[in-house]
Amino acid sequence: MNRRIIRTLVALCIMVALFAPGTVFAGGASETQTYRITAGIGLNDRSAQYESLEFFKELVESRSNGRIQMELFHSSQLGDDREMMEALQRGEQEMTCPSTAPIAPFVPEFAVFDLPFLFPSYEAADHVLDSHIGQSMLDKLSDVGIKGLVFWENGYRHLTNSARAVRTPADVRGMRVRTMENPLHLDAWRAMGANPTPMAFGELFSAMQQRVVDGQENPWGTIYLQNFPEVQGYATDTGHIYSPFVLMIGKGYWDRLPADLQKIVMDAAIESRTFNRELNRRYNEEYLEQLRDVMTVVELTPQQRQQFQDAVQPIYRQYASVVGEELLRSVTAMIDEFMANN
Ligand code: KDG
Repeated sequence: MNRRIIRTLVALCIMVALFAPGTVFAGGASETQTYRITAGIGLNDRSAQYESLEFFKELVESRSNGRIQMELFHSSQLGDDREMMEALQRGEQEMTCPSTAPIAPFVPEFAVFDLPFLFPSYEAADHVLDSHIGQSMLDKLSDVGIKGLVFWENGYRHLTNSARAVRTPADVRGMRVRTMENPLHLDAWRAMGANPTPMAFGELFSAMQQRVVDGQENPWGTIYLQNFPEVQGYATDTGHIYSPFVLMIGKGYWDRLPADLQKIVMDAAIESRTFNRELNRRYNEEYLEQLRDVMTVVELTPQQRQQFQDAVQPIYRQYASVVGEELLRSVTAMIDEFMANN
């Protein structure tokens, strides 16, 4: 169904809900009022992201005794990451869960987490994202009318393409690589020698099919579950960027939610974070094995990986002033300290 029709239908349901007895769309509070949450994501309903949203829905609906009712949409049915964040700002949609990359145009500091080869391990990423630094970033979203709940995980991103086995930056020279809509991602791929082009996730499969782009980069689970091997023959374990997700809710909606329901939503968000990371890591591991049967998967040697790392090193200098020197220093110091002690 066309996105505009879905959005109109959702708006109509909200209108009906508003006028039904005892049902309120986050209006004045009473024990009998119900609250609706429409949540949309870009990945499909086989993804760890969608399963985590189902887990979250189950928790909030049961713990609120049905006072919160959630409706879930996947596969960009409500729009792409940017459009859904804008819908949250306007109060037309309650929840979404974009990668940090499309958040940076709203809050530039978010680009810090997308710096290439920043997080050496999952544990280091969890440590920073769940720290006071991660919390202060979530809090910054309130400046743009959004309440950041918790960080979920998209994962380490790997390159796929339809042209050749990629082992060094020389192999990506001139390759048309689709990136998320974020200048840092574009600059990182330019630095690696590619010819990158930004595009919403919902348009990616057909762009690869029609050879508008040669390649893209995403975590293993996404590559497998979105059927990318149908149009891409080669993958390389570049792991060049660790991509967090942010589970978020419209601030206007959140502020009108009664305190007891806010607590239910927040507790469920924290529990779903653990669920999401465990599931996502398991999927990325399992689907990598499946991918080996259907495409050529190149594993980089340490020397080859170093060539990619060297190529993107200038990005740190280039983006220090965008994300803020102080923030960049705190994040890298926290990672260094974590790695030294673990
Ligand atoms: O639901 C999240 C997706 O919309 C998106 O963020 C996935 O990593 C992604 C991409 O490449 O666009």
